[in-house]
Amino acid sequence: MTMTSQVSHQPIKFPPHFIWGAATAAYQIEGAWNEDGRGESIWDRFTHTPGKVEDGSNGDVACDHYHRWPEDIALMQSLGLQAYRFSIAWPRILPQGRGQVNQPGLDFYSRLVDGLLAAGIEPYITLYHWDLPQALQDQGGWPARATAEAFVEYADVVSRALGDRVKHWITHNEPWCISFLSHYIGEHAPGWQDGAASLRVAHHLLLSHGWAVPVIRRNSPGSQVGITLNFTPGDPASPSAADWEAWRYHDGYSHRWFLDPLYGRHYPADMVADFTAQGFLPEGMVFVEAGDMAAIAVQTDFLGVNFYTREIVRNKDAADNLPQTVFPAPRSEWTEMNWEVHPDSLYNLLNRLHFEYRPPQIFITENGASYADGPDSQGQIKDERRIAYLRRHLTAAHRAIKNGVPLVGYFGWSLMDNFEWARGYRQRFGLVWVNYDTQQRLPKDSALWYQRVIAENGF
Ligand code: IFM
Repeated sequence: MTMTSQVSHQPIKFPPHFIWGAATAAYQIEGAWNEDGRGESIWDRFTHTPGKVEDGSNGDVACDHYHRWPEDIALMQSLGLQAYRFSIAWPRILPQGRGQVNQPGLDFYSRLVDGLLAAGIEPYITLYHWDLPQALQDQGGWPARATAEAFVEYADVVSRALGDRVKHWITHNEPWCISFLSHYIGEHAPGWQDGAASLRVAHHLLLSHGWAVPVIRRNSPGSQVGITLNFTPGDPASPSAADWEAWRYHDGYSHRWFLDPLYGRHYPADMVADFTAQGFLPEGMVFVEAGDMAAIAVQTDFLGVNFYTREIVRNKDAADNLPQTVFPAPRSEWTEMNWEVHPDSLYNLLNRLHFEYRPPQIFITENGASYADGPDSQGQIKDERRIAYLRRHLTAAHRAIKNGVPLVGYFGWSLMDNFEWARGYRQRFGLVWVNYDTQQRLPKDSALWYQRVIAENGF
Protein backbone atom coordinates (compact mmCIF):
# COMPACT_ATOMS: atom_id res chain seq x y z
CA MET A 1 0.00 0.00 0.00
CA THR A 2 1.37 3.43 -0.89
CA MET A 3 1.58 6.26 1.61
CA THR A 4 -1.15 8.14 -0.22
CA SER A 5 -3.71 5.37 -0.15
CA GLN A 6 -2.86 4.67 3.49
CA VAL A 7 -3.50 8.29 4.40
CA SER A 8 -6.68 8.57 2.38
CA HIS A 9 -8.24 5.59 4.19
CA GLN A 10 -7.48 6.77 7.66
CA PRO A 11 -10.45 8.25 9.45
CA ILE A 12 -9.96 11.90 10.23
CA LYS A 13 -11.12 13.05 13.65
CA PHE A 14 -10.98 16.69 14.63
CA PRO A 15 -10.24 17.73 18.21
CA PRO A 16 -13.17 17.81 20.63
CA HIS A 17 -14.83 21.25 20.66
CA PHE A 18 -13.70 22.01 17.10
CA ILE A 19 -16.22 24.53 15.70
CA TRP A 20 -18.05 23.76 12.47
CA GLY A 21 -19.77 26.59 10.70
CA ALA A 22 -20.64 28.31 7.45
CA ALA A 23 -20.25 31.93 6.41
CA THR A 24 -22.02 34.63 4.43
CA ALA A 25 -21.85 38.42 4.08
CA ALA A 26 -24.63 41.00 4.26
CA TYR A 27 -24.52 42.47 0.77
CA GLN A 28 -24.19 39.03 -0.82
CA ILE A 29 -27.37 37.59 0.68
CA GLU A 30 -29.66 40.14 2.35
CA GLY A 31 -31.29 42.10 -0.45
CA ALA A 32 -33.79 44.67 0.92
CA TRP A 33 -31.24 47.27 -0.08
CA ASN A 34 -33.47 50.25 0.60
CA GLU A 35 -35.84 48.94 3.27
CA ASP A 36 -36.40 49.94 6.89
CA GLY A 37 -34.16 52.97 6.73
CA ARG A 38 -31.04 51.31 5.28
CA GLY A 39 -28.73 53.87 3.69
CA GLU A 40 -26.93 53.48 0.39
CA SER A 41 -23.64 51.59 0.38
CA ILE A 42 -20.72 51.80 -2.01
CA TRP A 43 -21.77 48.43 -3.39
CA ASP A 44 -25.26 49.73 -4.21
CA ARG A 45 -23.67 52.63 -6.06
CA PHE A 46 -21.13 50.38 -7.80
CA THR A 47 -23.57 47.69 -8.93
CA HIS A 48 -26.08 50.30 -10.10
CA THR A 49 -23.38 51.66 -12.39
CA PRO A 50 -23.49 49.84 -15.75
CA GLY A 51 -20.50 47.70 -16.63
CA LYS A 52 -19.18 47.00 -13.15
CA VAL A 53 -20.63 43.49 -12.66
CA GLU A 54 -20.07 40.70 -15.18
CA ASP A 55 -23.73 39.69 -15.56
CA GLY A 56 -25.10 43.19 -14.91
CA SER A 57 -26.66 42.04 -11.65
CA ASN A 58 -26.72 43.62 -8.19
CA GLY A 59 -27.55 42.82 -4.57
CA ASP A 60 -30.94 44.57 -4.48
CA VAL A 61 -32.69 41.26 -3.80
CA ALA A 62 -29.83 38.72 -3.61
CA CYS A 63 -31.07 35.73 -1.54
CA ASP A 64 -33.74 37.83 0.15
CA HIS A 65 -32.26 36.72 3.46
CA TYR A 66 -33.50 39.94 5.10
CA HIS A 67 -37.02 38.50 4.85
CA ARG A 68 -36.23 34.79 4.88
CA TRP A 69 -33.85 34.59 7.82
CA PRO A 70 -36.09 32.34 9.94
CA GLU A 71 -36.14 29.80 7.09
CA ASP A 72 -32.37 30.17 6.72
CA ILE A 73 -31.79 29.53 10.40
CA ALA A 74 -33.95 26.41 10.16
CA LEU A 75 -31.79 25.31 7.22
CA MET A 76 -28.61 25.84 9.22
CA GLN A 77 -30.09 23.91 12.09
CA SER A 78 -31.05 21.02 9.82
CA LEU A 79 -27.44 20.83 8.66
CA GLY A 80 -26.22 20.74 12.24
CA LEU A 81 -24.18 23.94 11.97
CA GLN A 82 -22.67 24.94 15.29
CA ALA A 83 -21.70 28.44 14.23
CA TYR A 84 -22.72 30.98 11.62
CA ARG A 85 -20.46 33.78 10.46
CA PHE A 86 -22.34 36.71 8.95
CA SER A 87 -21.67 40.39 8.50
CA ILE A 88 -23.54 43.48 9.56
CA ALA A 89 -24.48 46.04 6.92
CA TRP A 90 -23.08 49.30 8.29
CA PRO A 91 -25.64 51.39 6.30
CA ARG A 92 -28.52 49.55 8.01
CA ILE A 93 -27.18 50.70 11.38
CA LEU A 94 -25.89 54.17 10.51
CA PRO A 95 -27.42 55.17 7.17
CA GLN A 96 -25.16 58.22 6.97
CA GLY A 97 -22.12 56.34 8.26
CA ARG A 98 -22.09 58.05 11.63
CA GLY A 99 -24.50 59.97 13.82
CA GLN A 100 -28.13 58.92 13.72
CA VAL A 101 -28.67 55.23 14.56
CA ASN A 102 -31.35 53.39 12.57
CA GLN A 103 -33.09 51.26 15.20
CA PRO A 104 -34.90 48.94 12.71
CA GLY A 105 -31.49 47.95 11.35
CA LEU A 106 -30.20 47.03 14.79
CA ASP A 107 -33.44 45.21 15.53
CA PHE A 108 -33.01 43.04 12.46
CA TYR A 109 -29.63 41.76 13.64
CA SER A 110 -30.86 41.43 17.19
CA ARG A 111 -33.66 39.13 16.02
CA LEU A 112 -31.21 37.19 13.88
CA VAL A 113 -28.85 36.70 16.84
CA ASP A 114 -31.70 35.61 19.09
CA GLY A 115 -32.95 33.22 16.43
CA LEU A 116 -29.50 31.68 16.01
CA LEU A 117 -28.99 31.26 19.74
CA ALA A 118 -32.44 29.69 20.11
CA ALA A 119 -31.41 27.21 17.39
CA GLY A 120 -28.18 26.41 19.22
CA ILE A 121 -26.02 28.19 16.63
CA GLU A 122 -23.23 30.50 17.79
CA PRO A 123 -23.16 33.85 15.96
CA TYR A 124 -19.79 35.07 14.65
CA ILE A 125 -20.10 38.67 13.50
CA THR A 126 -17.98 40.38 10.89
CA LEU A 127 -18.37 44.13 11.27
CA TYR A 128 -17.03 45.17 7.89
CA HIS A 129 -17.49 42.99 4.83
CA TRP A 130 -17.14 45.77 2.25
CA ASP A 131 -20.43 47.70 2.28
CA LEU A 132 -19.24 51.14 3.37
CA PRO A 133 -22.03 53.73 3.65
CA GLN A 134 -21.91 55.83 0.48
CA ALA A 135 -22.13 58.97 2.65
CA LEU A 136 -18.69 58.15 4.08
CA GLN A 137 -17.35 57.46 0.61
CA ASP A 138 -18.55 60.92 -0.38
CA GLN A 139 -16.50 62.34 2.48
CA GLY A 140 -13.33 60.60 1.32
CA GLY A 141 -13.91 56.90 2.04
CA TRP A 142 -11.20 54.68 3.52
CA PRO A 143 -8.36 56.83 2.14
CA ALA A 144 -9.50 59.40 4.75
CA ARG A 145 -8.48 58.88 8.37
CA ALA A 146 -11.91 60.05 9.53
CA THR A 147 -13.41 56.82 8.17
CA ALA A 148 -11.34 54.86 10.70
CA GLU A 149 -12.89 57.01 13.44
CA ALA A 150 -16.35 56.41 12.00
CA PHE A 151 -15.72 52.66 12.04
CA VAL A 152 -15.02 52.76 15.76
CA GLU A 153 -18.33 54.58 16.37
CA TYR A 154 -20.10 51.94 14.31
CA ALA A 155 -18.33 49.09 16.15
CA ASP A 156 -19.35 50.72 19.42
CA VAL A 157 -23.04 50.95 18.45
CA VAL A 158 -23.19 47.34 17.25
CA SER A 159 -21.23 45.80 20.11
CA ARG A 160 -23.30 47.71 22.67
CA ALA A 161 -26.49 46.36 21.13
CA LEU A 162 -25.41 42.76 20.55
CA GLY A 163 -22.41 42.31 22.82
CA ASP A 164 -24.41 40.65 25.58
CA ARG A 165 -25.18 37.73 23.25
CA VAL A 166 -22.46 37.70 20.59
CA LYS A 167 -19.12 36.37 21.81
CA HIS A 168 -17.08 36.28 18.59
CA TRP A 169 -16.23 39.40 16.62
CA ILE A 170 -14.27 39.94 13.44
CA THR A 171 -13.47 43.56 12.72
CA HIS A 172 -12.66 43.41 9.00
CA ASN A 173 -12.94 40.88 6.23
CA GLU A 174 -9.99 40.77 3.84
CA PRO A 175 -8.24 44.15 4.06
CA TRP A 176 -6.25 43.24 0.92
CA CYS A 177 -9.48 43.21 -1.09
CA ILE A 178 -10.67 46.46 0.44
CA SER A 179 -7.39 48.22 -0.21
CA PHE A 180 -5.68 46.81 -3.30
CA LEU A 181 -8.51 45.04 -5.14
CA SER A 182 -10.91 47.95 -4.64
CA HIS A 183 -8.59 50.98 -4.80
CA TYR A 184 -5.67 49.87 -6.99
CA ILE A 185 -6.92 47.09 -9.28
CA GLY A 186 -10.35 48.71 -9.31
CA GLU A 187 -12.37 45.51 -9.62
CA HIS A 188 -14.45 46.08 -6.48
CA ALA A 189 -16.28 49.12 -5.12
CA PRO A 190 -15.47 51.96 -5.19
CA GLY A 191 -13.47 50.93 -8.26
CA TRP A 192 -10.46 53.23 -7.87
CA GLN A 193 -7.13 52.69 -9.59
CA ASP A 194 -4.84 54.62 -7.32
CA GLY A 195 -1.93 52.84 -5.65
CA ALA A 196 -1.27 55.67 -3.19
CA ALA A 197 -4.90 55.62 -2.07
CA SER A 198 -4.77 51.86 -1.57
CA LEU A 199 -1.94 52.17 0.96
CA ARG A 200 -3.84 54.83 2.89
CA VAL A 201 -6.87 52.52 2.86
CA ALA A 202 -4.80 49.63 4.20
CA HIS A 203 -3.47 51.78 7.02
CA HIS A 204 -6.85 53.17 8.00
CA LEU A 205 -8.41 49.71 7.98
CA LEU A 206 -5.71 48.32 10.24
CA LEU A 207 -5.91 51.36 12.48
CA SER A 208 -9.67 51.14 12.77
CA HIS A 209 -9.27 47.48 13.71
CA GLY A 210 -6.75 48.37 16.41
CA TRP A 211 -8.97 51.13 17.78
CA ALA A 212 -12.12 49.01 17.71
CA VAL A 213 -10.80 45.93 19.51
CA PRO A 214 -10.79 47.48 23.02
CA VAL A 215 -14.19 49.08 22.39
CA ILE A 216 -15.70 45.72 21.44
CA ARG A 217 -14.09 44.04 24.44
CA ARG A 218 -15.51 46.70 26.74
CA ASN A 219 -19.03 46.32 25.33
CA SER A 220 -18.93 42.55 25.02
CA PRO A 221 -17.16 41.20 28.09
CA GLY A 222 -15.62 37.78 27.72
CA SER A 223 -15.82 37.87 23.95
CA GLN A 224 -13.13 36.91 21.47
CA VAL A 225 -12.07 39.44 18.89
CA GLY A 226 -9.99 39.01 15.75
CA ILE A 227 -9.55 40.01 12.13
CA THR A 228 -9.83 38.00 8.92
CA LEU A 229 -7.23 38.21 6.18
CA ASN A 230 -7.34 36.56 2.77
CA PHE A 231 -4.35 34.46 1.81
CA THR A 232 -3.31 33.48 -1.68
CA PRO A 233 0.09 31.87 -1.26
CA GLY A 234 2.36 32.15 -4.27
CA ASP A 235 4.89 29.77 -5.71
CA PRO A 236 7.59 31.04 -8.06
CA ALA A 237 7.16 30.02 -11.68
CA SER A 238 10.80 28.93 -11.88
CA PRO A 239 13.81 28.77 -9.58
CA SER A 240 15.27 31.90 -11.23
CA ALA A 241 16.32 34.75 -8.95
CA ALA A 242 13.90 37.04 -10.80
CA ASP A 243 10.93 34.78 -10.13
CA TRP A 244 11.88 34.43 -6.48
CA GLU A 245 12.09 38.22 -6.32
CA ALA A 246 8.60 38.44 -7.81
CA TRP A 247 7.43 35.88 -5.23
CA ARG A 248 8.84 38.02 -2.41
CA TYR A 249 6.94 41.03 -3.72
CA HIS A 250 3.72 39.02 -4.10
CA ASP A 251 3.96 37.76 -0.53
CA GLY A 252 4.72 41.24 0.79
CA TYR A 253 1.89 42.89 -1.07
CA SER A 254 -0.66 40.13 -0.43
CA HIS A 255 0.18 39.08 3.12
CA ARG A 256 3.04 40.74 5.01
CA TRP A 257 1.73 44.28 4.47
CA PHE A 258 -1.14 43.27 6.80
CA LEU A 259 0.33 40.54 8.97
CA ASP A 260 3.49 42.36 9.99
CA PRO A 261 1.83 45.45 11.49
CA LEU A 262 -0.90 43.34 13.12
CA TYR A 263 1.76 41.27 14.86
CA GLY A 264 3.87 44.22 15.98
CA ARG A 265 6.52 44.21 13.26
CA HIS A 266 5.65 47.53 11.60
CA TYR A 267 5.25 47.67 7.83
CA PRO A 268 7.84 45.47 6.08
CA ALA A 269 10.84 47.57 4.98
CA ASP A 270 11.28 45.74 1.67
CA MET A 271 7.72 46.63 0.70
CA VAL A 272 8.08 50.23 1.77
CA ALA A 273 11.02 50.38 -0.64
CA ASP A 274 9.04 48.67 -3.43
CA PHE A 275 5.94 50.81 -2.97
CA THR A 276 8.13 53.90 -2.95
CA ALA A 277 9.74 52.80 -6.21
CA GLN A 278 6.27 52.19 -7.68
CA GLY A 279 5.18 55.72 -6.77
CA PHE A 280 2.62 54.53 -4.20
CA LEU A 281 4.19 56.61 -1.44
CA PRO A 282 4.64 60.04 -3.04
CA GLU A 283 5.01 61.70 0.35
CA GLY A 284 6.36 58.72 2.25
CA MET A 285 4.41 57.08 5.04
CA VAL A 286 2.86 60.37 6.17
CA PHE A 287 -0.42 58.69 7.01
CA VAL A 288 1.24 56.83 9.92
CA GLU A 289 0.85 59.00 13.01
CA ALA A 290 2.36 58.63 16.48
CA GLY A 291 0.79 55.70 18.31
CA ASP A 292 -0.77 54.12 15.22
CA MET A 293 1.52 51.11 15.04
CA ALA A 294 1.02 50.26 18.71
CA ALA A 295 -2.76 50.53 18.23
CA ILE A 296 -2.68 48.22 15.21
CA ALA A 297 -0.63 45.64 17.08
CA VAL A 298 -3.29 45.23 19.75
CA GLN A 299 -3.43 41.66 21.08
CA THR A 300 -6.25 39.70 19.44
CA ASP A 301 -7.80 36.37 20.36
CA PHE A 302 -7.63 34.78 16.94
CA LEU A 303 -6.66 35.24 13.33
CA GLY A 304 -9.31 34.49 10.70
CA VAL A 305 -7.91 32.81 7.59
CA ASN A 306 -9.71 32.87 4.26
CA PHE A 307 -8.14 30.44 1.84
CA TYR A 308 -9.24 29.35 -1.61
CA THR A 309 -6.25 28.93 -3.92
CA ARG A 310 -2.61 29.62 -4.68
CA GLU A 311 -1.01 31.54 -7.52
CA ILE A 312 2.10 30.99 -9.56
CA VAL A 313 4.20 34.13 -9.58
CA ARG A 314 6.44 35.26 -12.40
CA ASN A 315 8.69 38.22 -12.85
CA LYS A 316 6.98 40.55 -15.30
CA ASP A 317 10.00 42.18 -16.86
CA ALA A 318 13.65 41.71 -15.95
CA ALA A 319 14.25 45.44 -16.32
CA ASP A 320 11.38 46.45 -14.09
CA ASN A 321 10.30 43.56 -11.94
CA LEU A 322 7.33 45.23 -10.26
CA PRO A 323 4.57 44.42 -10.06
CA GLN A 324 4.70 40.70 -10.54
CA THR A 325 2.49 38.63 -12.83
CA VAL A 326 0.34 35.90 -11.32
CA PHE A 327 -1.47 33.05 -13.00
CA PRO A 328 -3.15 29.79 -12.03
CA ALA A 329 -0.86 26.79 -12.37
CA PRO A 330 -1.19 25.06 -15.73
CA ARG A 331 -1.69 21.27 -15.71
CA SER A 332 -3.73 21.37 -12.54
CA GLU A 333 -7.34 21.49 -11.42
CA TRP A 334 -9.40 24.67 -11.10
CA THR A 335 -12.77 25.74 -9.84
CA GLU A 336 -15.09 27.84 -11.99
CA MET A 337 -13.44 31.01 -10.67
CA ASN A 338 -10.38 29.67 -12.51
CA TRP A 339 -8.78 29.24 -9.08
CA GLU A 340 -6.43 26.29 -8.71
CA VAL A 341 -7.38 23.58 -6.21
CA HIS A 342 -4.25 23.28 -4.09
CA PRO A 343 -4.85 22.07 -0.53
CA ASP A 344 -1.13 21.68 0.26
CA SER A 345 -0.90 25.46 0.15
CA LEU A 346 -3.44 25.63 2.97
CA TYR A 347 -1.36 23.21 5.02
CA ASN A 348 1.82 25.23 4.40
CA LEU A 349 0.04 28.51 5.10
CA LEU A 350 -1.35 27.36 8.45
CA ASN A 351 2.08 26.17 9.52
CA ARG A 352 3.69 29.38 8.41
CA LEU A 353 1.21 31.54 10.28
CA HIS A 354 1.65 29.49 13.42
CA PHE A 355 5.44 29.37 13.38
CA GLU A 356 6.05 32.92 12.13
CA TYR A 357 3.30 34.96 13.78
CA ARG A 358 1.96 32.81 16.63
CA PRO A 359 -1.70 33.86 16.72
CA PRO A 360 -3.19 32.30 19.87
CA GLN A 361 -5.94 30.66 17.79
CA ILE A 362 -6.76 30.37 14.11
CA PHE A 363 -10.16 29.98 12.51
CA ILE A 364 -10.57 29.17 8.85
CA THR A 365 -13.25 31.78 8.35
CA GLU A 366 -13.77 30.97 4.66
CA ASN A 367 -12.91 28.08 2.37
CA GLY A 368 -14.93 26.73 -0.51
CA ALA A 369 -15.33 26.38 -4.25
CA SER A 370 -17.43 27.76 -7.07
CA TYR A 371 -19.05 25.07 -9.20
CA ALA A 372 -22.34 25.72 -10.98
CA ASP A 373 -23.89 22.23 -10.53
CA GLY A 374 -27.66 22.53 -10.22
CA PRO A 375 -30.53 20.13 -9.58
CA ASP A 376 -30.97 17.06 -11.81
CA SER A 377 -34.40 15.75 -12.83
CA GLN A 378 -34.84 14.28 -9.33
CA GLY A 379 -33.89 17.55 -7.72
CA GLN A 380 -30.56 16.19 -6.49
CA ILE A 381 -27.46 18.36 -6.74
CA LYS A 382 -24.50 16.07 -7.22
CA ASP A 383 -21.68 18.52 -6.58
CA GLU A 384 -19.01 15.90 -6.17
CA ARG A 385 -16.22 18.31 -7.06
CA ARG A 386 -17.17 20.52 -4.10
CA ILE A 387 -17.20 17.52 -1.77
CA ALA A 388 -13.73 16.55 -3.01
CA TYR A 389 -12.52 20.14 -2.55
CA LEU A 390 -13.84 20.31 0.99
CA ARG A 391 -12.55 16.88 1.93
CA ARG A 392 -9.06 17.65 0.65
CA HIS A 393 -8.89 21.03 2.37
CA LEU A 394 -10.18 19.63 5.64
CA THR A 395 -7.58 16.87 5.41
CA ALA A 396 -4.89 19.54 4.97
CA ALA A 397 -6.30 21.49 7.92
CA HIS A 398 -6.31 18.35 10.04
CA ARG A 399 -2.66 17.67 9.17
CA ALA A 400 -1.83 21.18 10.31
CA ILE A 401 -3.59 20.60 13.63
CA LYS A 402 -1.54 17.41 14.08
CA ASN A 403 1.49 19.56 13.51
CA GLY A 404 0.58 21.81 16.42
CA VAL A 405 -1.29 24.61 14.63
CA PRO A 406 -3.99 26.01 16.98
CA LEU A 407 -6.76 25.76 14.41
CA VAL A 408 -10.02 25.77 16.35
CA GLY A 409 -12.78 26.08 13.78
CA TYR A 410 -13.80 25.97 10.13
CA PHE A 411 -16.43 27.97 8.24
CA GLY A 412 -17.38 26.79 4.77
CA TRP A 413 -17.91 29.51 2.18
CA SER A 414 -20.72 29.78 1.70
CA LEU A 415 -23.89 28.68 3.41
CA MET A 416 -25.74 29.29 0.15
CA ASP A 417 -25.18 30.52 -3.39
CA ASN A 418 -25.10 34.30 -3.41
CA PHE A 419 -24.02 37.50 -5.12
CA GLU A 420 -20.35 36.98 -5.96
CA TRP A 421 -19.43 40.67 -6.22
CA ALA A 422 -18.07 41.70 -9.64
CA ARG A 423 -18.71 38.14 -10.88
CA GLY A 424 -22.45 38.35 -10.19
CA TYR A 425 -24.70 35.32 -9.68
CA ARG A 426 -23.02 32.96 -12.15
CA GLN A 427 -20.45 31.87 -9.60
CA ARG A 428 -22.03 29.55 -7.08
CA PHE A 429 -20.08 28.88 -3.88
CA GLY A 430 -23.01 27.61 -1.81
CA LEU A 431 -23.42 24.40 0.13
CA VAL A 432 -27.09 25.13 -0.48
CA TRP A 433 -28.35 25.88 -3.99
CA VAL A 434 -30.54 28.95 -4.47
CA ASN A 435 -33.09 29.33 -7.22
CA TYR A 436 -32.98 33.08 -7.75
CA ASP A 437 -36.39 33.13 -9.47
CA THR A 438 -38.27 31.50 -6.62
CA GLN A 439 -35.77 31.89 -3.75
CA GLN A 440 -36.10 28.18 -3.11
CA ARG A 441 -33.15 26.74 -1.15
CA LEU A 442 -32.01 23.17 -1.82
CA PRO A 443 -29.12 21.54 0.04
CA LYS A 444 -26.52 20.23 -2.38
CA ASP A 445 -24.89 16.84 -1.79
CA SER A 446 -21.95 18.77 -0.31
CA ALA A 447 -24.25 20.20 2.37
CA LEU A 448 -25.40 16.71 3.28
CA TRP A 449 -21.80 15.51 3.31
CA TYR A 450 -20.85 18.45 5.56
CA GLN A 451 -23.77 17.61 7.84
CA ARG A 452 -22.24 14.16 8.39
CA VAL A 453 -18.79 15.64 8.93
CA ILE A 454 -20.19 17.88 11.64
CA ALA A 455 -22.13 15.03 13.27
CA GLU A 456 -19.03 12.79 13.31
CA ASN A 457 -16.51 15.59 13.93
CA GLY A 458 -14.59 14.23 10.97
CA PHE A 459 -14.92 11.82 8.10
O1 IFM B 1 -17.49 35.78 -1.89
C1 IFM B 1 -16.23 36.11 -1.41
C2 IFM B 1 -16.32 36.66 0.00
O2 IFM B 1 -17.17 37.74 0.09
C3 IFM B 1 -14.96 37.08 0.46
N1 IFM B 1 -14.00 36.04 0.29
C4 IFM B 1 -13.95 35.37 -0.98
C5 IFM B 1 -15.33 34.92 -1.40
C6 IFM B 1 -15.25 34.22 -2.76
O3 IFM B 1 -14.75 35.08 -3.72
